[in-house]
Amino acid sequence: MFKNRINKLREKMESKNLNAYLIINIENSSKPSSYYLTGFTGSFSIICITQNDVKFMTDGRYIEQAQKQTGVKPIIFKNKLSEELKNLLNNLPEGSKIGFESNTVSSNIYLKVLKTFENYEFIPAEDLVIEMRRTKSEDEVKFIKEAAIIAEKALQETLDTFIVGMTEKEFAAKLEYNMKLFGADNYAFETIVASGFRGALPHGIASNKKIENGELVVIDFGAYANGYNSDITRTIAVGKISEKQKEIYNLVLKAQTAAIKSAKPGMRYSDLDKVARDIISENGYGEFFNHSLGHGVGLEVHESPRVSKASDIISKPGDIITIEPGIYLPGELGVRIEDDILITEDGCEVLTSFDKNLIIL
Ligand SMILES: [Mn+2]
Repeated sequence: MFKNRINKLREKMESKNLNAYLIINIENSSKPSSYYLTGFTGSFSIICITQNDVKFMTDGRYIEQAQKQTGVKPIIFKNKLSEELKNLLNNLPEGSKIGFESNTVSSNIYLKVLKTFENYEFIPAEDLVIEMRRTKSEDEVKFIKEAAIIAEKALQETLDTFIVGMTEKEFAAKLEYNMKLFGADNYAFETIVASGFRGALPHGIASNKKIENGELVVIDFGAYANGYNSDITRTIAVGKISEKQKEIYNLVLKAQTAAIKSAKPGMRYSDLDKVARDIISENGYGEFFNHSLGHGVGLEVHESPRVSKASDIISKPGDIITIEPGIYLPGELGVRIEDDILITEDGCEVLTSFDKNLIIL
């Protein structure tokens, strides 16, 4: 698997006239690329890929793990970064063009280390791997599906033991615990449980607020397993809710369903965003849908492609994206519904399957 990816990267390097591609992964700064290309899951790796060689460096903590995961004997990092990089790059001829990930290398390392190599030209080239990662293989689809199933089982289990008056934090803690019980290596991101008026905060991390009767609760969460993430949101109701709350829920559901129905390859993602946005706007709530429709999901919770009103990206088979419209009335309530979908040859496949009929606890 990884050999194919490295060869694909080499083709891309050639087309960009790059002599080498350098990954600097410090404290997980480039864990996704490092993992994607070599299978290494540790927090520290420096990788230099050329047309006929891969040099893999890690520190003493990871020697055994690195050898197992990558199949190559790692070079051991024990000196200063600048010294080690000098050794790693010393076979490259003067004037070599080295692609690097300008989005993950800190300005400190760029200015104090990379810039001091006068013999080489460092060229931002993160797009090469980002573009490769965008199109998911069958295995990757399977991993994301598994992460979705874990998350959904955990939600069901948590809802089954829900008691009115429990805090958002208690709910989130149970949900995260259940995800691990069902096989997640971790949760994908800080779980959002936003009840009642807090629902209007689209990224309202679970707080000490109690979840009360008459409230809608936005639950946005995901599991991380096999290196891949799922990202799902459901909004549920507690006790007796008003007609207005129901009306807003149904409107978001209508927009979300319509967007999923229209998702197919060859469309501009801004047009997909528009499908959902138009439905919400026509019903007078346009200004309260204040984020984009979705985003790519995979090794990272947010990755390429962007699915927003400004996105010129054209959809293609293998894209896995979220569809997550919402309406947020400040001080009052919030509703968001989110699924993960795979763009296929003739439409899309929905990878998440948790019930979207309004659940009233
Ligand atoms: Mn999301």
